[in-house]
Amino acid sequence: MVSVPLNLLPADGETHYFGSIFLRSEADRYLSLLRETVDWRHDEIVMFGKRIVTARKVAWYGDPGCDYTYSGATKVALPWIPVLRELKTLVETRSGASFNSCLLNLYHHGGEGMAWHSDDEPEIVQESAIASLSFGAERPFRFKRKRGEGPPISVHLEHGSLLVMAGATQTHWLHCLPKTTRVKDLRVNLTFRLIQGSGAQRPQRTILPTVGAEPFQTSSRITGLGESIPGRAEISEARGEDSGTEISTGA
Ligand SMILES: O=C(O)CCC(=O)C(=O)O
Repeated sequence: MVSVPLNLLPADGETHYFGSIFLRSEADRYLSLLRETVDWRHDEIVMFGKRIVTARKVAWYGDPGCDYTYSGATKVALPWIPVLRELKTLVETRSGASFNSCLLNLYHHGGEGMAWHSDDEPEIVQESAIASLSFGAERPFRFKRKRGEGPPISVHLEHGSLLVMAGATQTHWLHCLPKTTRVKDLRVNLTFRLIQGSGAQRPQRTILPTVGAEPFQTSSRITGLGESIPGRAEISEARGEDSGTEISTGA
């Protein structure tokens, strides 16, 4: 059985924060490798009927046939590169889940973020796990219920950390990466996903908490205390942009 930390969410989803899973030197090496070897491009999305080019950069890798449509644009998967294969194997071992694709985001500083959304596009195998690896600047990451009730839950994603969202998380919860003026440094995030219909689909193993039945873990780095969310965007159909600071094409 795979050993995982307690569920951060009180109900209606399973989200586990593993903290940093690398030595500092390994995490530094992966950050450099990812910066140098990933085919980073500005993202193009449609928001409020307008096409915009995002300030953050993205990349989409995966098995052949793993196309992914979000915010009005379809991404065709680039073939895996060695560093991503290596990280995929690692997160599969740690999470007990299987993945066939990976969305990467590069935020140059805290002025770039991602607005409230859930990863519930039809291509994603329903209730499959999404494993999120973070490198670089530590940033808060927040969850709130789609129905609005209850306080948001916040977790600080450290350099080299792993967060796994599974079960009904995407059905009932939204997540976001708030913008913050405090963070000056670059951050790279990888979300490994399971896309259906690629001919490469594998059975999903279930993640189970190994200890306790507490509703969610409380520590100085994980809070569910109704803290305010600075600069948060409205929930929008467009996935993941805080309006106002993006580079607009005007198209
Ligand atoms: O950068 C992050 O941690 C957030 C990424 C995210 O929410 C996503 O790719 O859906």
